[in-house]
Amino acid sequence: MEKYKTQGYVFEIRNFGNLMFFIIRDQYKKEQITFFKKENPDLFNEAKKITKESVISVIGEKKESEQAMNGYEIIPETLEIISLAEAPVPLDISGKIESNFDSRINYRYIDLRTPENLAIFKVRSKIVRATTEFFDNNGFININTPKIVSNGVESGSELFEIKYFEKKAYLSQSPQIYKQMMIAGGFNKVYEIGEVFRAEKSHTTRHLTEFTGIDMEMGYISDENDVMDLLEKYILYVLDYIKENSKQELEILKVNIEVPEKIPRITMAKAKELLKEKGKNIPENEDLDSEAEKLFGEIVKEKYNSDLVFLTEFPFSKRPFYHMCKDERINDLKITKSFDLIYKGCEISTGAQREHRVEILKKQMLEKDMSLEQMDYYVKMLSYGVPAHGGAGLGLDRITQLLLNLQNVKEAVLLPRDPEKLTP
Ligand code: AMO
Repeated sequence: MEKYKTQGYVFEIRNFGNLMFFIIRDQYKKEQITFFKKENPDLFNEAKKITKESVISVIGEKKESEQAMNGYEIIPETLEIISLAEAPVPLDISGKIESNFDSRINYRYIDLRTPENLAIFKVRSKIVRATTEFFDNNGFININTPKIVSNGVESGSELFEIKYFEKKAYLSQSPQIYKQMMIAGGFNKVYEIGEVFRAEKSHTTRHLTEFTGIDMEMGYISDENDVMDLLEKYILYVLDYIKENSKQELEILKVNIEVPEKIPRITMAKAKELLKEKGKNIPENEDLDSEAEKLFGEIVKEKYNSDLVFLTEFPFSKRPFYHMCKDERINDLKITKSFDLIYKGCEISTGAQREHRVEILKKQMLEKDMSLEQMDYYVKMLSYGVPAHGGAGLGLDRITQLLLNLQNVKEAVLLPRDPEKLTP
């Protein structure tokens, strides 16, 4: 009979004196190995040395067994200890004892061995796949732009400064300039999946100092609704894709994905009215705080049966200089052609039509007290012909977190970075 070879981590050890069961596992399977003292005393004694989470390799006979979890057990003839794990292992990964998140991250290489974590990162990987598939199929070019930069555009305070030989440089806080530059470069549509750095001392369940951004930009648009149309198609594609292609993982994580038929678009003014009805007052020129965003998500779910909503018409005072403004003012406020996409009460995307008319752009920079000289490169880039364009940035980590109902965005990141965490 052909011998069966298998390898894996020793997940469970049950020693009955003259009989010993090991459960071993790898990413794909769990199997039972049965050692008999009487039949093979040398092998049995060797197996007794093995600690939990060691990696072993056995060759033996694969035998049908009604008691074994997948209907068979392996009776080993040879045993090789590939790596003997120190005991005790600092984390319990059987799910019986909960470890605090900080120790989990410190020993992430052990923490990741649980089926739940494996499922999270399999889903995250599929989201990336759905993203590239969607943008590629819709005529976008996948680009890579520099992460070592000389300037930021989102707001000066959020930049990490680095030493670049004799010069000062920064870690990129958004590919904003570059994605617009590619539109100025004659590409119709571009997207990028890449690291984004934010020097924000935020200690929340949705902020990281390093996150993975999904950025897109498209030319020849009529207004911001074209960008929202595309983004709506994209996010619904991702939800459908995961629902269809990650069934097993969703079952492990006990997640049910609801895909709305349409994503409502609600203006900031209307959102504030709806919030007021629920007792939450937001001053006219203010943005929604995270509490209001959460409540707004609940209101939309109740009224429109959708976990997703576009919040539109933000005042210019709350948006970056490069957002295009509408001609007419609302309640005396200058309103931008911008939006946020909110999923389960948390922002997952910001986007807008960009101001490509340099004279108006310069005025907007001055309104934000920016130095025209310092931003000269940005204005120049739009000075030699550029189509009307717009785009959006999304956070892959937040999409994964919210889709899988994870408490903290860090659970959706292999090795998260926050203001304190710099290792491993
Ligand atoms: P914004 O700053 O809103 O927009 O970022 C876009 C999206 O990135 C995610 N995100 C974060 N995720 C984790 N931790 C953070 N600290 C963090 N900050 C942002 C969110 C957010 O919606 N240039 C614009 C985009 C554009 O207009 O195209 C920008 O960067 O999901």
